[in-house]
Amino acid sequence: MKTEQGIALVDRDEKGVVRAFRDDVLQGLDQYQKAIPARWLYDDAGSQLFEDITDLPEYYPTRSETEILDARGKEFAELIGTGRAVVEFGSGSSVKTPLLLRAINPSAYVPLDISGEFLRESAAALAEKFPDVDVFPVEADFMREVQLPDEVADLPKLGFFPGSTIGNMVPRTAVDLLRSMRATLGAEEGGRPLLLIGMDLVKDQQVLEAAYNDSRGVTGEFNLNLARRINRELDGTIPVDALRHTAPWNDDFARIEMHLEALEDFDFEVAGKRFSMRKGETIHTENSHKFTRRSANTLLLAGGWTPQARWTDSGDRFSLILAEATEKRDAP
Ligand code: AVI
Repeated sequence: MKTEQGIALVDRDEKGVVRAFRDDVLQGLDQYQKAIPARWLYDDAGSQLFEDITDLPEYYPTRSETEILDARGKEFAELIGTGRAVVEFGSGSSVKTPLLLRAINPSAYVPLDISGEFLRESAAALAEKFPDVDVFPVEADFMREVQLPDEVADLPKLGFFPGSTIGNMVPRTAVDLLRSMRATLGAEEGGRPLLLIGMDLVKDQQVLEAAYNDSRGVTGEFNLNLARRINRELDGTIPVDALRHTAPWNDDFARIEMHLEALEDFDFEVAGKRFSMRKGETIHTENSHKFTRRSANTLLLAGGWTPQARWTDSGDRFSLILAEATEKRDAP
């Protein structure tokens, strides 16, 4: 087993506050429609709650994607080949990542995540399971180009972005991320970079809404944890009990939206700045876009990736797409 300590690349102020978190929250609360980027849902408590969501009976995406990873290992091995450095955008899941690593037998595994503790825990568990794979966790914001460890510089890369996390971004941000991934995965010397990406599919509205409004209230806790995190980390005074979780389907944009809705009027402070909410007003905390085969392909192409193969689960609920970095040349 070989693991590195991890490289800390997150920018914090003198009090240890993640600057980008504070800036996003202050800017987001100042808008007419209050909105905070979904990536801030994932502090350690939020990451744990998300793990709990993946076990819920209503939340089909994890089971559907795992079914594909489990069933299609041979095809991955043929199309991807062995000896690559797998660069996972996000901490590895204890179920999905081993299925991929077992199928393609890579030389190295580089998980990138902004949440350091969760990252190191999951990297250590992976390193123990795969003694022949060098594991290099990197604590970083992968929305921008990330400098990978020197040890993997000469290896061909496979980006791995499961879970349909791409769906949590509006198309413009998703395209920026896909381009950043291309930049992170770098030069083409050892073989052109590949990307294996999970994208959830458009389906029956009731199935979608139930997946984000579960009967046990775990998704609600996940959403409300963002308000608690703001109170904890940014000296916030949000009355969390005066908020409720909602998750409606927005058909025009093909997405589930998570909101925190005010149950009454109240004022509050965050990082010394004053804000207020009126009863019924919401903070928009997450989008979860769903795709068709064509909309998925269009997004990938816009981000510089050419789709090469596509798999779905037996219930046609979820897709995994293998794409290759598009050759740099002018359009026809
Ligand atoms: C991480 N992401 C893909 C999840 C999703 O389905 O959009 C986050 C999530 N939000 C509520 N439940 C799950």
